[in-house]
Amino acid sequence: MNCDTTTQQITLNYQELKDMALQIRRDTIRMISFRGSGHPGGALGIADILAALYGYSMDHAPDRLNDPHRDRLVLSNGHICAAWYSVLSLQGYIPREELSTHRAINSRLQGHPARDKLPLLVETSSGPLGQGLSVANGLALAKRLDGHSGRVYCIVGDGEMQEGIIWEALLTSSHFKLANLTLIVAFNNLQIDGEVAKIKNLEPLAEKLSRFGWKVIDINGHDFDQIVQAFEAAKGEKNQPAVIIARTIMGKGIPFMENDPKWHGACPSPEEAKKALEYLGYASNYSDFPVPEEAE
Ligand SMILES: Cc1ncc(C[n+]2csc(CCOP(=O)(O)OP(=O)(O)O)c2C)c(N)n1
Repeated sequence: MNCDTTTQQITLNYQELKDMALQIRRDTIRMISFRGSGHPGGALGIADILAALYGYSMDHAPDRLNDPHRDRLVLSNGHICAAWYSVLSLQGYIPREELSTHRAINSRLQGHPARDKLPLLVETSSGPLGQGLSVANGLALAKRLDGHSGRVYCIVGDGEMQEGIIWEALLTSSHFKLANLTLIVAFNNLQIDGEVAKIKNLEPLAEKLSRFGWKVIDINGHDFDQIVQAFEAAKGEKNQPAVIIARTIMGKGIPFMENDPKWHGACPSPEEAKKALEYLGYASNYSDFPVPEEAE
């Protein structure tokens, strides 16, 4: 799906992106409640960004996994992978019914993305926080050295930004002027132990990243207009890497989960999952699996 630049076209396609994000949220709740474990908060928060990445910004297709010119995504905050598996299923990379195997022993859809399980889709295993940007740097530099087009996207959490290794990687990206790299910070101001600002403050993050040699784009990560414009601005930058600070809400879309760090890694009870799916406009049995082949 390509968003045209006319307002009418964009409005039309924004609705499709919104529908995709809603489906990602529904899948996330069902996958996690079906398995009895997972990380719903950050996954619900990143749904709009993932929909816009795969539905608008990224140059990709399931039959181009071996194409060196395709775009690549490194999900460094691997714990939010339920949302990513959902978007991959919606884009035809994995069968919809496979979502029911999320977090099962030996499943391809591990609780944290595992490269040995999905070799071409998972650029690097993630879960130990902080490492993804270094890998993304390598992928972006390799693209340039090999003369390959395409961009590298990397998503990190704001709690993850508290890891020291990230700051070394940030220096590397700007040192090598990796303009084919877009970093997305899922900034919900919460992490596993509570408020990021209280645990180890990152602000003023935009100013710090700018001083580190990055083009900085600070947006509401749930506003598709801002998200799409941010991706375009990042693509338009030719001299330095770009970072999108996406201000998001943990648990977005489900009022009793929003902005509560408890939902970083808690599984909703069957009653809570049913209620959550009702908020997402899904009235059937919360534990229906396999999920329908088509998005509802
Ligand atoms: C190197 C490392 N240290 C600690 C952890 C434990 N851990 C898992 S998630 C998390 C918090 C991450 O916060 P954030 O990136 O903001 O994610 P969110 O809570 O928004 O989903 C921590 C500390 C880890 N996975 N890796």
